[in-house]
Amino acid sequence: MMKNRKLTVAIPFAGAIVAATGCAEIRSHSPNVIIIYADDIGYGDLSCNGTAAISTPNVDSLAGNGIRFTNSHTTSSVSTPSRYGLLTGQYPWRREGTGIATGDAGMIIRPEQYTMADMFRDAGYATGAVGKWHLGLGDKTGTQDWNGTVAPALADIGFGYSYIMAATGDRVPCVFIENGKVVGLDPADPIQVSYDEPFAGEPVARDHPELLRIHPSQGHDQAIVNGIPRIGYMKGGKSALWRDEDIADSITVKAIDFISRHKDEPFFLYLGTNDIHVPRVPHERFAGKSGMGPRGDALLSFDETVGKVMSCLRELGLDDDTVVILSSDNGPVVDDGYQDQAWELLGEHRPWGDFRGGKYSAFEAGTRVPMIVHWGDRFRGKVSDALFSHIDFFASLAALIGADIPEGAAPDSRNALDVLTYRDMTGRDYVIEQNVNSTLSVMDTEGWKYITPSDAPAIEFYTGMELGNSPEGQLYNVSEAKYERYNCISEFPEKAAALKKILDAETAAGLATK
Ligand code: NG6
Ligand code: CA
Repeated sequence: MMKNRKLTVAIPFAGAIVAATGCAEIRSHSPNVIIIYADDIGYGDLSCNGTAAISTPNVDSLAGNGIRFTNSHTTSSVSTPSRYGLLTGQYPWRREGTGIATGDAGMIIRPEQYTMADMFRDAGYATGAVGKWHLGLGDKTGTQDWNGTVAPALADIGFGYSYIMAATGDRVPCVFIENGKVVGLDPADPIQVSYDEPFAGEPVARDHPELLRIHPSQGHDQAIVNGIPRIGYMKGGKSALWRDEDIADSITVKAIDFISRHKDEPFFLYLGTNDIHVPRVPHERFAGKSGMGPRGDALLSFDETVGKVMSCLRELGLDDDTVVILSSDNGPVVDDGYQDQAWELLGEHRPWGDFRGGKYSAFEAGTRVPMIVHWGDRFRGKVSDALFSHIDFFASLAALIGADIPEGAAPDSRNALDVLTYRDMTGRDYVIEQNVNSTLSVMDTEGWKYITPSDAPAIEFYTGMELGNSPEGQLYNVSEAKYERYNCISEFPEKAAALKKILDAETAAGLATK
């Protein structure tokens, strides 16, 4: 069943959008939806959010012509659980095995689970995932057939097309997988992958620093691919290996191909960029351009991808018919395991903006991320401070396209379409955030935030990041300039108790034990 998007239909919220934005017409019954999900880009990393140290003109233009959100939160401060929450509408802390996945992890979202991609597909959309995946592939960990067809895979959870990296740039296998098949593989040189043992005859990074062109600062001492040390071991597949400098271009080209192929029907594209995750090896054309080393140069590469996707939409005349959402899977980190001069060249730049912590952390910069919603010129120049959680994309986008969510699917997702379309300026009553140790926090509309007690380390071993863990409960008012500097739980015990009660009610519906 294909919906005709050229219909001019009075959709329920159309009048309100017209009222709010002065836009003459809502043309689309089934607008295209693109989610650009960046990797590790912090609230303060984009010039539209106030940083002067870096210039991201394409993102700024998207923000200037759309809604820029200041209070949007991922469900988690690392990738796998954040993406799980986004695509399933279920909090990752309800499910075991949603922590940072290896490159040979089995599929974390199982075929029987209803996903956002299923929802779009059932509504007649062409669906695609391009770029970083990091949610596992195949039935069980370590059992994938990298040399045949990897199954189950994204086609089994609603994505009609996929061109993906299995996990991250720093995890093997370092290849792209298109519709379950490794791209460019020579059958005479099969791929082997292991997260347990090195392969005989393959030099490993910890023993052969002389073979490395980039050195680890932490971990990343296993396989060497393109002179870059990785996590995990692999052998073979030489003709299929990505060139790290070309990852962003490959992803951008495939995203544009997908958009072009489906220009005449409604489509949903989940576009996970690799930038600015480690290893940061942007294309040579960006080298030295930011003055901030590879981390800054990778931000410029991300900005270019955004610009190319938007140019493509404009050229195809789809700009007015496409909702583009840009955000990030977790907050920023400076040194994330490679000696790439990220601290040395950071200068005055503050990737975390005014917030405390960053990637991995329960503090605010771990999960408060940049977010922009763009839909033609409907929301030009808007800024929203509404409280929003990525857990709500699922139900909100279902409402946008008039899709029904089956009973039991997306259990934690609520319809916040009014927030995404600039009609509700307040948003959620509270958001729940999870750090890398699964320490949960809850923050309300007024910025009161309670972090549950945790015996996990206060500081992340590798990065030195403050994780926000403490054996004592913590209470902060994030909206004040102090930004989580001062634990005021003893002054406002009732506030802490009220927030804890919200969290207890939510976790009563299911909490993973590890
Ligand atoms: C960590 C890695 C880090 C990064 C992260 C996942 C080390 C020392 N650190 O374990 O480099 O890969 O996992 O990042 O190995 S995420 O954004 O995909 O969640
Ligand atoms: Ca990430």
